[in-house]
Amino acid sequence: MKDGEERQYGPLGTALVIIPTYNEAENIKSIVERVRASVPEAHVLVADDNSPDGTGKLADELAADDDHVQVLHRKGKEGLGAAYLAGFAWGIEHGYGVLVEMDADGSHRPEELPRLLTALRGADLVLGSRWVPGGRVVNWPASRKFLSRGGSTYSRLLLDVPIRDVTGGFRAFRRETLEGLGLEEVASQGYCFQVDLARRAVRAGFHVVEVPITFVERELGDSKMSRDIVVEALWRVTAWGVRERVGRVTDRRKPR
Ligand SMILES: Nc1nc2c(ncn2[C@@H]2O[C@H](COP(=O)(O)OP(=O)(O)OP(=O)(O)O)[C@@H](O)[C@H]2O)c(=O)[nH]1
Ligand SMILES: [Mg+2]
Repeated sequence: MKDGEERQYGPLGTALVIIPTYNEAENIKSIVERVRASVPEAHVLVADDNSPDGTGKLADELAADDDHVQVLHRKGKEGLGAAYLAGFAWGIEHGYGVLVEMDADGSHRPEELPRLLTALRGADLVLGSRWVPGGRVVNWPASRKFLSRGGSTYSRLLLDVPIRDVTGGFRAFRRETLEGLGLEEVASQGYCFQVDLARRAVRAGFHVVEVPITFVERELGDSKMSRDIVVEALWRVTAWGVRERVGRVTDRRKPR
């Protein structure tokens, strides 16, 4: 699709909001209720990695009372990326037209879901963005802002993707977009899972739109952010960037 070309987007179909959880017992009930209130027609899939704090059981109780809520029980903690890939596969298999990524800890406000879904009417992928005009972060220390902005800037420049918030995890995909990303090859787990999907969408020529969001730091439960997750992102993003650059240079050298 070239810039300026008119593009017709099909109807959206039913949305599945996928919420990966690991030890979110204090958050799961309120987040699911907020999603259900904000977008009553959407369905929710909790993808729980056998949380020791019983999040999976609480999710089962919510599902028992509400036919719009389902739970995917996974055998153990395998990282955010693996939980989302399993959730996407489940959603595609069950015929959903839109697949949404959202954290359980309240950082992504369910009340902003309608805005993401409205934007998806004219896009292949919508990213909730902290780093476009109108986007905000509440209750983050300067160090965390620096890490997030720095990570996005590094990825944007190195990978050549025109996205301000490339690590964010509040996103809405058309099912056809996910089907066109080559998900079977994705091995990234932490933040770089989000970078990987965004970069694949841009490379595949999909129309990616950033919508400003207000991101609120979690109030309850523990963060799963770790040094390993940051290190994984740094080395993978650097490796992708270097590989693409080397590829471009060798292509240029090939005889025509
Ligand atoms: N299923 C599953 N979910 C996970 C895993 N790791 C994190 N999550 C969930 O992914 C979402 C984001 O994780 P967070 O711990 O909030 O990570 P973060 O947002 O980078 O860190 P904070 O901003 O400090 O909260 C939350 O809903 C977590 O429960 C995992 O290994 N498996
Ligand atoms: Mg969080």
